[in-house]
Amino acid sequence: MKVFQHVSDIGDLSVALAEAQEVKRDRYQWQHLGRNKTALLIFFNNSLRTRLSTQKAAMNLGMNVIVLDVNQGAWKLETERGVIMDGDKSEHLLEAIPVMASYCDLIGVRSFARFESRADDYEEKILNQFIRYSGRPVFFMESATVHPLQAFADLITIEEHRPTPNPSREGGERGEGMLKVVMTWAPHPKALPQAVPNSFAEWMLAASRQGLGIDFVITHPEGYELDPQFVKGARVEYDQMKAFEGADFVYAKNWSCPGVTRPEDYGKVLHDYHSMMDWCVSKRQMAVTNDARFMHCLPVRRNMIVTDDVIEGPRSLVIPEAANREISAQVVLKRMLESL
Ligand code: AN0
Ligand code: CP
Repeated sequence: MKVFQHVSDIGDLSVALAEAQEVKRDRYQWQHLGRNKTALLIFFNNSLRTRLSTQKAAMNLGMNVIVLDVNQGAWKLETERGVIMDGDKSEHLLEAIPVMASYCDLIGVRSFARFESRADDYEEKILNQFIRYSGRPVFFMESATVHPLQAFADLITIEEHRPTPNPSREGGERGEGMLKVVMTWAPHPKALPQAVPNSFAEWMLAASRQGLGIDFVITHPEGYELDPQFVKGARVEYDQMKAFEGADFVYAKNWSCPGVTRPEDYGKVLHDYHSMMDWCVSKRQMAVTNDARFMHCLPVRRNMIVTDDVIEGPRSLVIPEAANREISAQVVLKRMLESL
């Protein structure tokens, strides 16, 4: 694997899920693969889980790891070509990338949407320069539009908590073994990227197409329609309570306006969040589900996205979900090492 960006990069999901379980059985069995190999993790933005879990995954594989926080101690990087660099940026990405690549074998990059230009974000201007100029395998640790390590961990978590089919019950409306997974928008005071919902939708739809028995529904207020390249084929239900009916998994996330219908609104928070608080996931919505599991990628703002009782409740999966970030990262790094 040379690039990890889309669900298609990982291939057959059943094979990837089996590999994830093999990693869980003994995560130290491939230490020889990473011997004398170095992973460089580059962060343009904050992180807790991605930073720790990816570092841990690399160490499980016997790798050396270097972590660089670009904004803490490195030179400020210019990313546009043709700019007269007389401002606060001392170095250009076009030198920095090959220099950084010379010290490592694999590169992970976190670079969030900047919300300056929809075209720049959706063309993945920053990550594509890493792919083009580093000469190394590149894995996305949340880019402008995708967060595939998260979505893979989410899929692993859903499969691990899939209820075992009850042989005494006739197949219901959706058939025994079919899961209803609902992704819901929830309020947030600041503009957040679309990377997490884009990838979650892309991975759920792929899982559904590959016969993993997932019925995927998205619910959000009007104006927050996600880009068709990620959600084509998904069911959108604007009534949140209706969407939650019979859900087995509820996946909450805020995202700012993707600018699909009104490009000028790209990256905006469309309504004052005070008026959207009924979208915060609480007992009220969970009561109409099929005793659903609650998921969120974290970090989460309590009592904006989800109430204390739901996130702390027995159906919450947020901690095992975060723990699976180590597993998804290890499968990806392992595959990259195997193809070096
Ligand atoms: C980021 C986001 O919503 O994309 C990272 C989530 C993993 N969240 C925040 O910036 C709070
Ligand atoms: N879920 C996730 O990616 O968390 P961090 O932003 O803390 O890495």
